[in-house]
Amino acid sequence: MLKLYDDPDSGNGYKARLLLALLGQPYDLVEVNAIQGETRREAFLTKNPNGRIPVLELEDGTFLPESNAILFYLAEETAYLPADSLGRARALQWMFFEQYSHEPYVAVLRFWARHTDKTRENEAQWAEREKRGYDALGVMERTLTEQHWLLGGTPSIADISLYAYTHVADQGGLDLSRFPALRAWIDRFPDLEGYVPFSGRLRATDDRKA
Ligand SMILES: N[C@@H](CCC(=O)N[C@@H](CS)C(=O)NCC(=O)O)C(=O)O
Repeated sequence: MLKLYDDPDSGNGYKARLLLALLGQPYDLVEVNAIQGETRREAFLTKNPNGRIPVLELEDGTFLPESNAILFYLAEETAYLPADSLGRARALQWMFFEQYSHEPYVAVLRFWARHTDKTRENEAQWAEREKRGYDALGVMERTLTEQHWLLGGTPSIADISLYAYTHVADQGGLDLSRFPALRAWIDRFPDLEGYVPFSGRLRATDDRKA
């Protein structure tokens, strides 16, 4: 049985949880509290020396970290990863975009909103991340104005990778009402067979700092 080491509040972890659910793939979930430093303990570093969830443990005991690598591995020979070279490269293109141009802004703003306070000293940093976050959402909007999914007519791991933090971008203060095609894309996900919602802790009931 596959095993997923994950924190329920992590969008990176949700990418893997969502694909596993869409594929109907059973797995054991091992909860790791990323905020309380559990990913930095020696026992966890043997699974991922980079000290972060998600990590997928394969049937033979091999550990695979990095959310997008996990998506790529799980999607092999399924409808969520194109079979042709260019289609696979396009999936990677969007997943590299997610890690370099999207997640550091859209996900980090959500993290800050939940775990830190905006002060006069860090105001400029928030504004810069908001600008970059909106830039990333704008890139997606341009593509999704032309087509229903990031690779064209069917959903793929590129969509799953970007959906995780985009659909909760408002939790980081980003206004999605500016992006009609993006919102229509978000609304398509719950109709996918096997879809599961992101079970991230809600701000009001969070046991950590709200
Ligand atoms: N590039 C990694 C990022 C993973 C990541 O940032 N994980 C966070 C939770 S979302 C984490 O484990 N943080 C704990 C820490 O850095 O100590 C991925 O896509 O999987």
